[in-house]
Amino acid sequence: MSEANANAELRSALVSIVGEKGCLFDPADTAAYCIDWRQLQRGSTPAVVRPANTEEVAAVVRLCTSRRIPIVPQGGNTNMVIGATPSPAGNEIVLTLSRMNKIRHLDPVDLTLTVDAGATLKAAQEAALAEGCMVPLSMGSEGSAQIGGMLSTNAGGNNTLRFGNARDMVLGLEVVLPDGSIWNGLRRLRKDNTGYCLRQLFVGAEGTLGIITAAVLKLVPRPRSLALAFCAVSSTQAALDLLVLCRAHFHDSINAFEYMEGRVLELIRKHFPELRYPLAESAAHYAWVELADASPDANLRQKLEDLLAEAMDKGIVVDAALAGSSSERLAIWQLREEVTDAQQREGASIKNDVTVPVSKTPEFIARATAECERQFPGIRVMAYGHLGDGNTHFNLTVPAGGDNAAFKERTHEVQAVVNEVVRQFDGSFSAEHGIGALKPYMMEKWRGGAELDTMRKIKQAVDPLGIMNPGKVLP
Ligand code: 2HG
Ligand code: ZN
Repeated sequence: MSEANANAELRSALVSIVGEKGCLFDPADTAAYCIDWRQLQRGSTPAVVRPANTEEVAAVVRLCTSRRIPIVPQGGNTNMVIGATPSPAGNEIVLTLSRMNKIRHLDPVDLTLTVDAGATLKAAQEAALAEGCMVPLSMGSEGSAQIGGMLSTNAGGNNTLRFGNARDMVLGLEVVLPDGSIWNGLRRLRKDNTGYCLRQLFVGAEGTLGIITAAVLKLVPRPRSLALAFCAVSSTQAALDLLVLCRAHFHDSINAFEYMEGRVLELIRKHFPELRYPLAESAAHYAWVELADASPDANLRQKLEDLLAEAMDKGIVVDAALAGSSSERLAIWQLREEVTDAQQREGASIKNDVTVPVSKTPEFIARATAECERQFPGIRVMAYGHLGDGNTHFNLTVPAGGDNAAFKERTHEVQAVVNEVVRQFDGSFSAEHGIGALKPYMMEKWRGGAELDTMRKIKQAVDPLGIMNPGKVLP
């Protein structure tokens, strides 16, 4: 059969499963699905398929399996590691779950939410809030990030230190397997020791083992007291000291503890001059501390103010602003959330999403900064992240006035220098963004041996034809 005939035949087979409105074929319509958010890879695809329900997903997968057509599952496409982009070869179909976006069930007594994979995190959060509950996961991209993508990448975000990663919120999953069968594991049980924990295999697998089509998420009661402080601190170590002090006083009321170097905040203020800066003077280091409690009488604001006064006496905190209203709270968080866009606007950047033990973060940042500045003169270190989890976004921006393309060419070289420092602290080169197509090359060196071997065996057993999201995760 000629290529044109094969394509026409594939189109009509897909249309017969998902209907005309479930398919996009025109390159003008598929283009947006073929490029990642950071615009690192432009791929191409014969079709973007948009099934309306799990049975349609399964039928599409069966069709692809029978013809050995690779499938790239895609959620909100806000991934940072080219995890959901088809290759430029043009033979992989994109399967998006955006039409599958229903809230299936919410139980405020069980504290569970059963939701389609294509619902956005924000939609899930709103559904929970309406019932006095909360999905305890929050990140800058929550308006577009979808539940399926968020689980497939085991997303982290700002509340991990209190509630864990996406993985810790999953009680059940529904998955379409690479042979087209449906595994309905949508159980809402808090305890369920029945053999291998299958659901956790699919969480963080980045769509390489199957397609998550729905999930049961754990909820928590909606907090009725909140307090947020934006603090100037004297050093990275001081930020860590503040975290330890907060933990001693507030234990598990700490919802978020974020750190940022002063130069990163300057970049945000440069590109978003409309944002209100709540302190009198600029500082070299910052921390965001948020406390939350289910009780309306927790008096958190006063308690946080007292603690900050103590921290100022100790020379840890230089200055601080407390949010006095919910709009002030959002404005203070916005100063943190524009960080990715600010870097994107400034020019090329090389990302390193790493973790080291929390206690080692200041030393890690200092050592990695010294190494990068020594080996790449002019490079601009932009370090910030989820200090409460030891997760630093050790990002590097092109030297001022430097050439973006030439800088990007050096990505592997720069990452090797950073990863060597990560190794010295027994850290991880991939904390919360995943591996995608960007980092499989690191797997052999940093996760080789028995670990990578076992991963390969799992992949082979579950997806023997290798049709699920090829080129991602495994080298
Ligand atoms: C964040 O913490 C996100 O803001 C994005 O994980 C980090 O842009 C980045 O590198
Ligand atoms: Zn992050």
